[in-house]
Amino acid sequence: MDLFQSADSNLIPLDGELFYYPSFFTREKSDFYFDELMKSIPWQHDEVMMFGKKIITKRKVAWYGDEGCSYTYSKILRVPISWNETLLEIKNQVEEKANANFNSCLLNLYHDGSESMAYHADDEPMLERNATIASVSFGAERRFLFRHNNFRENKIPVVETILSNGSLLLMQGEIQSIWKHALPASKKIITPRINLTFRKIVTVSR
Ligand SMILES: O=C(O)CCC(=O)C(=O)O
Ligand SMILES: [Mn+2]
Repeated sequence: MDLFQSADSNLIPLDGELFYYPSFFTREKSDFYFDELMKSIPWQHDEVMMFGKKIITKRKVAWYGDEGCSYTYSKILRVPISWNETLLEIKNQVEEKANANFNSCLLNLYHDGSESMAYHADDEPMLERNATIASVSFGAERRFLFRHNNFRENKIPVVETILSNGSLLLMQGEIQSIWKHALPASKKIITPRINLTFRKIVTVSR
């Protein structure tokens, strides 16, 4: 290996870091975690504000975390459910790789490719600024896009990744302040996917 080249390469050209590990979990482990999470998580439809109206999403979510790690997005306060064994096992492995600690996790369940997420950044004020966010995917493979905030002026191309079953994606540095990410819809995808984003909340209420 070239001594001057890091083993992990940054997928974005500037203003943040993005590291992708396609087979972070083995196929067997990933299928096991998918089934476990599918049945053990109290999945609920999400509520988001769009153009001043409350919308119920087809996508389902759950918010897990340490006590006091409540999270507000789209004007809705989410109180965390305590970690279960499966999530703790996943969290420990991700923390070791990311060299970071997480106190909360947003879980998303997309039933098929018609369920998507529009461009946004995970930059809510209760999240530690520039802290690593670790994204774990199980189930159907989906495209995931990153767009720089000045993409038009500076002609910065969109960065595309494929999030495979058992993959880990680390979003680090200024990425949440300077880039936005999206999970586009796809008619070709007919099977479900679970995504976990491990986060660090700073405004912990006790
Ligand atoms: O499903 C994904 O891969 C990403 C989800 C996401 O960006 C989020 O929950 O903020
Ligand atoms: Mn996000």
